[in-house]
Amino acid sequence: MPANLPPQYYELEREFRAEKDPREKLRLAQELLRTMPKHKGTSHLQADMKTKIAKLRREIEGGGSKHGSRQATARDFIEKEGAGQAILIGPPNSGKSSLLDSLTAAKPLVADFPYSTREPLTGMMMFETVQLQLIDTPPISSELYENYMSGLIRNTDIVILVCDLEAASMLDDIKYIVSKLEEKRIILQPEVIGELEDPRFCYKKTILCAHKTYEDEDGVKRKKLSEMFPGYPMVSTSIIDDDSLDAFRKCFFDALDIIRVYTKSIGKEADYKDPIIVPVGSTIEDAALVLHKDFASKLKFAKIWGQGKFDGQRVQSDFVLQDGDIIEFHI
Ligand SMILES: Nc1nc2c(ncn2[C@@H]2O[C@H](COP(=O)(O)OP(=O)(O)O)[C@@H](O)[C@H]2O)c(=O)[nH]1
Ligand SMILES: [Mg+2]
Repeated sequence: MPANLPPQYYELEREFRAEKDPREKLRLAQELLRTMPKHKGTSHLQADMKTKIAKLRREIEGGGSKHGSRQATARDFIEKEGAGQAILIGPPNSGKSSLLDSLTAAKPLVADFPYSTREPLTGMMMFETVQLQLIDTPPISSELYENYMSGLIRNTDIVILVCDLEAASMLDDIKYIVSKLEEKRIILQPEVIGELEDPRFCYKKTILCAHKTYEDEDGVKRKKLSEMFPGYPMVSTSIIDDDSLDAFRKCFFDALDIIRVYTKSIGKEADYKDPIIVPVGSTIEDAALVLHKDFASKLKFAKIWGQGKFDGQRVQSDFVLQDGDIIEFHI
């Protein structure tokens, strides 16, 4: 039976054969398997690709490469903590480490010289009642692109592109980063577009962080940025302006498209310490499922407190929740 492979498969395969970095090779192999039509004619190809994937995994995990892939492997994935993860990327000296320093308890090196950050570093940031994770990274420029950056970006929820309003070359620096990532098949986007996405690329929702905002008093640079990136969420920040840092926290949270709902026991106060985190559009049933599978099936009804509702309004399991709602489950 003929394999009937789509043209994009051959394109990917060429890349796969030329690629030397085992991490990137593994990603391409996984893409190839995903792109391959699943029928009898491709069963040998599928098996062959699965063997290649297993071999590459062993190579990466065993650190067998003489090109130092072991170190890269350890750094190209950071396990998520909290309600969401974002990666700070940007040109040298744009203020990525200063943001991590100001927003979290992490203690990165902040320096007035470029290339001061050598390794990714994480910190936890509080947004009202939830913890969010930030990753600080080495810069991306024509002089430096750490290969593990692609893995870190692919694995994260949100990209925060730190644009240095003080730098004369700001727009060119940012353009360079966008095209460098495109070369790595990572597309920065204002929104996740789901099914319309081309499987050969990885799309990442991106926030523009217009940093060192006091260096752009007339707002000209910010205007240029929003013209270059129409529709992207943008937040203006300065490490000496706490309100701007609060706006940053909110912008990150909003970009995650999640909501926080709180539970209360009958006759008790709501528990604000440990919100249930669910995607925007989730229902009472979805929230109950986060607590326990049985809980959702036993649910008779719920009472709800929140914006635009009567206090203690009785609702059914398909009721769509909003951020900040308080639920009293009745089983
Ligand atoms: N004017 C101004 N300078 C800042 C701000 N944030 C950071 N900087 C300065 O920018 C330089 C680079 O900061 P750093 O955080 O190390 O940048 P990174 O290389 O992107 O991590 C340092 O001299 C910081 O003091 C800000 O909000 N306003
Ligand atoms: Mg830094």
